[in-house]
Amino acid sequence: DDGYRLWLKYELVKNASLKAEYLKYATFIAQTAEGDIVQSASRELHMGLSKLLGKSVHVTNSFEGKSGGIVLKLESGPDPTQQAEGYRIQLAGGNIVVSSKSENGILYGTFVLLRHMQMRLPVKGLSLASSPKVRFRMLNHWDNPDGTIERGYAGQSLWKWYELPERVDPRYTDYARANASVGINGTVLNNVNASARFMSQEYIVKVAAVANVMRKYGIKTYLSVYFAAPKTLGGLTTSDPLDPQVRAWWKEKVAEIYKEIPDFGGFLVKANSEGEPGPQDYGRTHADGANMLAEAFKPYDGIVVWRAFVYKADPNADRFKAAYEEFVPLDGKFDPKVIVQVKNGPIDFQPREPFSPLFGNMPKTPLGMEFQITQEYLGFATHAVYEAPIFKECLDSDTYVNGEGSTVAKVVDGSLHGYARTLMAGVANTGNSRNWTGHPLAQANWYAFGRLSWDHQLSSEHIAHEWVALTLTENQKASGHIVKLMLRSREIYVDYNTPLGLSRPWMGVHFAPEPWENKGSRPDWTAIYYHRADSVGLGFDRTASGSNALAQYRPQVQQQWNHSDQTPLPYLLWFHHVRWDKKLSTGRSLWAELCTRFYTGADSVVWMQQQWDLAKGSLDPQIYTDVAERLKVQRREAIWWRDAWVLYLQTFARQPIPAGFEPPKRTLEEVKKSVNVYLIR
Ligand code: BDP
Repeated sequence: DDGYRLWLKYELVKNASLKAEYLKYATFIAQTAEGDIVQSASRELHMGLSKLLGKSVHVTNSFEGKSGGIVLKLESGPDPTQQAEGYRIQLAGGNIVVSSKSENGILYGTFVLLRHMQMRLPVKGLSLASSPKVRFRMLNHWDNPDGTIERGYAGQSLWKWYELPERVDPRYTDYARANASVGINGTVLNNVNASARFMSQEYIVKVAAVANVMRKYGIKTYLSVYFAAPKTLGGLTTSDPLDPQVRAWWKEKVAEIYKEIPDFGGFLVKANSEGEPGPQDYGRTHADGANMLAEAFKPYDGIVVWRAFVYKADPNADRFKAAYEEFVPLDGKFDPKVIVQVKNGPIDFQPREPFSPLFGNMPKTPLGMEFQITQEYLGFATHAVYEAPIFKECLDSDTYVNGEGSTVAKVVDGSLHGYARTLMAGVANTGNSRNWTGHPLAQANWYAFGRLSWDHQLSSEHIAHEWVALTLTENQKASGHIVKLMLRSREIYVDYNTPLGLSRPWMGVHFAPEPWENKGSRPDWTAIYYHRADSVGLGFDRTASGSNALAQYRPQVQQQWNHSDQTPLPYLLWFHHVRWDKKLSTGRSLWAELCTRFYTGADSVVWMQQQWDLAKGSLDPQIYTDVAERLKVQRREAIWWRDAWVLYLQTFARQPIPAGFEPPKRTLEEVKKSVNVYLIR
């Protein structure tokens, strides 16, 4: 098994009685509605059933008086319990009926029915219904026109710009199927550090060819835009958003796009962030920039997704506070077509971050969630880190903005502030690796993102069980071991990588440990800026005695994190500079606790290896070996991380490694040298 089929394997049902039960409903597929998306649904069903049951099921468009089939039906009439994209799966008249008010809903229901059979669940009593909690569920590709992927670890880009539009890689269809199967309905094809090239007629035609594939699976296509395109591509003298010529340029550009792509989704914009151009270059605000683009979309359905990932170069500032400071004053100033997309945490996709204080603090502006699926800070494609717990931790955090229970999820799904346009985006981890994601277990992160963007109330465990059953094994015992491994993987990674609320011990390559790195061109582009180790202690004081970033949260949240004695250990060093000898709630000093985490974290990779091996007999040999080998690398690198941190921190703490832990076999200088090898160009 090369992993190409992802979670859509549709392996033959071997259990005879179950197969007989499924076959009872496999005498026909009735596609009673027209349209490309319904067509995709019936094609998927036909293909799925032929693999699951070994039978080619006849497709018809009417089923009058017949029973024993599966009916795909477009519902008419108002049904307040269901959103347009919701679906219903029921038994009626001896058939399984998959229905929805929309074609998309029929497609989603079809995938759910197939999943039901892939999970070997009974048809008896079948009755399922679900509606998405978030409207725009999309992937963000950080793919460049030259085929490279920023922070991508699974090969080159899926989009072959040089051969488009004439050649349309069949893989685009499989990509669309996989997304639709988990409810994703949008995709931004190019990097947020965008090339203006995508606004050229040459590229719009190429994008249109991809959009033609996506459309059949209910997926809208979006583009990231380069804010200075009017200048660089359009030949204007300015890209000032208040300049009439600039406004006209964007209007024409958007019109040009809609001519080729009538259901175009919209723009994603990274502006005045990390050197990208933006409205502030002309003394304008983020709202001026976003609203100018929104105006160009007025005649169409499209939206403008404007990112809040900004942090100015200010040597005295706390980067944690930057996005809030720039965006909160703009609340209420954005056009209704704009959604502001906010990363889950205030810094940048760290293995653990507190939730971004923007959530809840812009009640008049729809805020979308940006998660990172690709493992930029999570060990690339060699470390197994199941991300659903990271996503859930943020979504379940309570902002307290409207009292207890004002979770981030309720901000994002619009229920707290009544946003009509809601969004959840995931930075994709896909590439042209045969198995799509490099690490076979990283497929689960793509899957989990999709499932949570549909329903953020699903548990990490539920999603892991589903994914393992669909992708790896039907064997319950084996799947139990793998799910255990997945559920603990994030904490294990945090333990050897950034325990107790440490963050960002890297610079250029976000992989090799460099907690000593101190040479960036600005303070917040060094590693020492984030951990603040000194002879007294470790951690970033963000209370009133420090940067006071905590003041950006509601008092109830401040209370959780304000006092170092009460701050839960996972967040301790995010908010406090703690003395090396301070006794923590575990009974150990900070130094001893850090060492304990680094050592047990690295050793727990051995436990992960054991769990994986316990499942061996039930796994495909190719997938087993691939993961087993990656776990070996992970083990080696976890020790490398541990050694780098403890040896480096020891130079400040000036204490021995606690008894019971074998001191590193190398010196700090040796670790630094080994890291430098990774940085040689
Ligand atoms: C950081 C990445 C950088 C991205 C940036 C962003 O290191 O490559 O361009 O975020 O999100 O995580 O814009």
